[in-house]
Amino acid sequence: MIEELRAKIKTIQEKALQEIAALQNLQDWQNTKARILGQKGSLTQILKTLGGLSPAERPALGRLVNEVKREIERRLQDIQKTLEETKRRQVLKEKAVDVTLPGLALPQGRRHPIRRVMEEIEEIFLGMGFSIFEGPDVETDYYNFEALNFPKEHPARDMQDTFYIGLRTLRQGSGQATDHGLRTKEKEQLLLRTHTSPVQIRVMEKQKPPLYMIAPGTVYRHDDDVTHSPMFHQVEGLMVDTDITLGDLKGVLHHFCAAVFGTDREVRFRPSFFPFVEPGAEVDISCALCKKRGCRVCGGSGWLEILGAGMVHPAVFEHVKIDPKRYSGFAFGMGVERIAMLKYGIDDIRLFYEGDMRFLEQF
Ligand code: FA5
Repeated sequence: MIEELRAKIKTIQEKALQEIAALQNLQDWQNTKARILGQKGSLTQILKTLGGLSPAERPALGRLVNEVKREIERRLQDIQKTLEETKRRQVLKEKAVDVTLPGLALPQGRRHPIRRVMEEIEEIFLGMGFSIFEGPDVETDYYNFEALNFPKEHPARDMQDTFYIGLRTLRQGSGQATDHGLRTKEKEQLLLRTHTSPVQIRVMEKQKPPLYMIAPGTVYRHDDDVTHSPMFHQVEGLMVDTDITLGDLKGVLHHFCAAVFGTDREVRFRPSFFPFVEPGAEVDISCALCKKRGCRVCGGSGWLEILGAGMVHPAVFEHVKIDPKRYSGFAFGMGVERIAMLKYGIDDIRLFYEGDMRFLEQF
């Protein structure tokens, strides 16, 4: 019985030491320790059987089991240190930062090309002493058309395909007529403004000359092709003072064109019609691509239209109660997309609104 137990202890010892020597990680270390020294461990079982031995046999075997136990514990402790160190190195390796690597480039936002061109236009006019004003995108028929000398049913309204929104009932109040003759409770036609020209009226109603203003903003028309978008941007300009002439208009626009497109582009004024100016003109710049010889971009004409302009019509001054005998003025309205397309050689307006980063990143 005693010899049998000794042999068993020896076997447990040998097996345990072999197992411990082969340990690879801390999880296996835990399991091995439990299998040998845990409550139901192999060596613990042996210890429990010692109680059944005679008092003469017990001390010698007890000593042996304890020696084996201590040895196993020592080996377990040694290998635990090694395994912990291995793990620590592994974690360090995984988390290691190579400080010599270049930093990660963060995605960088940038201004939209239309915004950039708009700001460039604003800077040029601010430099000439103009101030910036804004007006609402949702306008009334009065500001968008009537005060600009487009009488109701006038065919000139068809020049701008309008998005109508609905009617608005004027608020009940003192019962007084509004500035433009409508009584409270009457209905007013609402629409998305088709141009920035209504801002001229809104500003002149409040501020009397001298007036040097621009009004950048979004405008809307029922239009959709490679050079026309249903939503686009304009910058309106208005100068009203005593003795403003067509010569002033030409001087300001020549300076503007040179600042945006460079001095090598020619500028041409061509007679045109807008109900709110007289005389009216459209301004073209010479085609940079063909140098006026005629090409696909300029439709063979050698010129590209960039804006409409003219001398403020006396009927407009009368709407805003400015004396047309004392004051004169000019106005212009330019398409920002058109200017951006000519400046950067873009042949499809829709590229501005598709949000394609390959396009937008070029600016
Ligand atoms: C006007 O809108 C007038 N309010 C301009 C004006 C102001 C004339 C002051 C006289 C005095 P027009 O409809 O031509 O004019 O538009 C002006 C510019 O807007 C055009 O030259 C063109 O560059 C641009 N434009 C017009 N329609 C579109 C569209 N659907 N998409 C993009 N740009 C457009």
